[in-house]
Amino acid sequence: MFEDGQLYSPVSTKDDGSVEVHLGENHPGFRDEAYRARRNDIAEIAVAWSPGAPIPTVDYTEGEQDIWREVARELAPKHEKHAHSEYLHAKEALGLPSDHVPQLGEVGERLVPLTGFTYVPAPGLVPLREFYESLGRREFHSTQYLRHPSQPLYTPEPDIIHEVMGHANQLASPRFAALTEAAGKATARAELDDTVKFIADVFWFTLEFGVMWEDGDLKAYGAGILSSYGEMDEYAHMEIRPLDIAEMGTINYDITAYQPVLFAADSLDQLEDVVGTFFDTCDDETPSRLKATV
Ligand code: NLE
Ligand code: FE2
Repeated sequence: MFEDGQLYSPVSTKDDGSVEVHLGENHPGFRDEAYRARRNDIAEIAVAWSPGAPIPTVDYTEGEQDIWREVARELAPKHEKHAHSEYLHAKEALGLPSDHVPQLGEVGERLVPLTGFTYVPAPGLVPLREFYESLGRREFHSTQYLRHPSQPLYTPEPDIIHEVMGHANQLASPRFAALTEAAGKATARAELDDTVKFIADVFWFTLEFGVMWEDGDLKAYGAGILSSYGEMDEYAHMEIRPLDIAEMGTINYDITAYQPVLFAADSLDQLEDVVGTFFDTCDDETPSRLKATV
């Protein structure tokens, strides 16, 4: 869907200060002029923001509110059925609105008393290192636009539905928040870009697309599964492998389709044991040592 294997559409700033989001030809909004103009306007708000300034708000249209409502309505019963209880409890504690798109400032205000995470705006791709290092400070860079209305059930491109319904609900759990922070701290210690990439890949197969056994059922806890009501129907039929850091850090994956290979934790304790310990102890030697084992 996107050029260069990038999850996000590239954003550029023109000489007159205006911002342009470059949707790929396969993007469902490519031929939708109104959608493109809207994406530019929303990106401009994030580009204009600088750290320390108040979190900017977006005046969402009725159409955008409708997409939020539709996805929230579709996801609710699927979460009840397929989401891990740790996520369900966190979602309940956070209490995000399902009838309107929350502003990022509001998401942060709800998260802070639970786990200290705040949300700051991102126009699109934030460089990998910067994105993860911020997680180490319990700060989440979030996009503010909504997916194209023609494809509400799945988008490879992270939108505010993914960032908030997927990640913020997850980050309302102290245990998932601690794992996320640990991934960020590991990145901050890493000097090599290869190490950062390895950490990001382990993050992808855990906090983004992780599944976990619970009372004999395979539940989802990854934000990327939990924000897509299309993928929620499919994940249990994928190839399920046991947690394996070396494999997660080396396997090739396509970021634009439902994930065909998933890694299942036996329990939250095991996830913390295996993945938490990896994040806590990973240094620049770890990836090459692990790669030699596969
Ligand atoms: N596929 C997810 C969704 O539709 O919400 C987004 C994944 C972003 C990594
Ligand atoms: Fe994500």
